[in-house]
Amino acid sequence: MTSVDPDPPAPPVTGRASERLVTIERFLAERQPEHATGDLTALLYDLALAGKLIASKTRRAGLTDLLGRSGVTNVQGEEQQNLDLYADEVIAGLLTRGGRACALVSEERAEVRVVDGGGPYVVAYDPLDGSSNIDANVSIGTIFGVFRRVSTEGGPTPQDWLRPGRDLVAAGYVLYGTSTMLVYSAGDGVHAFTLDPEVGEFLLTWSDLTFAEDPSYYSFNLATSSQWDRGVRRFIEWIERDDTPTASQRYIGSAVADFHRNLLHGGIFGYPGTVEQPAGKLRLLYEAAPLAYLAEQAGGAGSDGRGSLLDVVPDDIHQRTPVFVGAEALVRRIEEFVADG
Ligand code: AFP
Repeated sequence: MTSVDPDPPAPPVTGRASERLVTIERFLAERQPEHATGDLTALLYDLALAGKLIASKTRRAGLTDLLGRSGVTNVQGEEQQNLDLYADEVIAGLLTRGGRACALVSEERAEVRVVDGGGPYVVAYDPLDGSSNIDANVSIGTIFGVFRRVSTEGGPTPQDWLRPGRDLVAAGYVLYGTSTMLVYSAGDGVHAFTLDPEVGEFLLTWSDLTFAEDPSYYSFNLATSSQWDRGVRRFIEWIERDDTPTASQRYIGSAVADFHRNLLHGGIFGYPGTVEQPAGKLRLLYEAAPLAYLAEQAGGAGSDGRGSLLDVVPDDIHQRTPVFVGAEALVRRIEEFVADG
């Protein structure tokens, strides 16, 4: 029997480490295609600014008593916390005033916010994912996905936001962890920036990140495994065997943080459906699809267990879906187990 180190050192990150000081503003400008109008660049820059403001508030949360619950229940039936509300308002305020977005879909809002006289993009976002971790001082994140408006007459309509992830033109997240990091893709690879709090700038850390071929981690909430589809349980039995890829189990309970660690070091994050909630917990439009888009851009994949998450067309802005996202070989493996049932 081979002995398995339960906590091997993380392998090096598969991406190009930045060798010069490049701000996100400069990077976005340099990467802008020649024919671009600059609208998407400006919108991404607004999201970066929102990330800075939320990071600053998050760091002060314990001091200013923002940790307490707000007592309001959101559309998902979950109690909202003050930071959720703050993050939602910051993002909506900047995108509304920025003039590049015509409609905003937020986890915290039952309905789509239409921006009068807005620009050519629709932004779907989860302002503060993992917020039940706030009280414990655990990493949380903002997730966003950007669609280009397709309707041409009058105001934006549901055909502009009830779209498959395949239509995304950009997606990303801001991770509020030991440092604040913004990771995004606009269809030309995945790039990561770290916020330097001294100068208040997101500085390029890695460009063209890809999932390592040898996975280091699998991230599932195993406490609910008795309620999963048999195929998903068989995947876990398989990955735990000694003759399969040696991966450690690590689960934070903040999708952004779990995804980010696996992006840097190789692995898979999963939130399967359960007997009680066959569609799982995560939302397609502003959690699963953006993460699947980033995964594909990094050479990985995102699946609901049966097919690509990027092909699922939502019927509802808050639709949930099972999620398996990360290194491609592992995502395909889970699909095989699910198909075999
Ligand atoms: P909260 O925002 O309510 O904390 O939920 C976070 C989340 O949607 C996602 O970020 C986690 O991966 C997942 O839920 C954790 O859920 P469990 O606690 O059921 O494992």
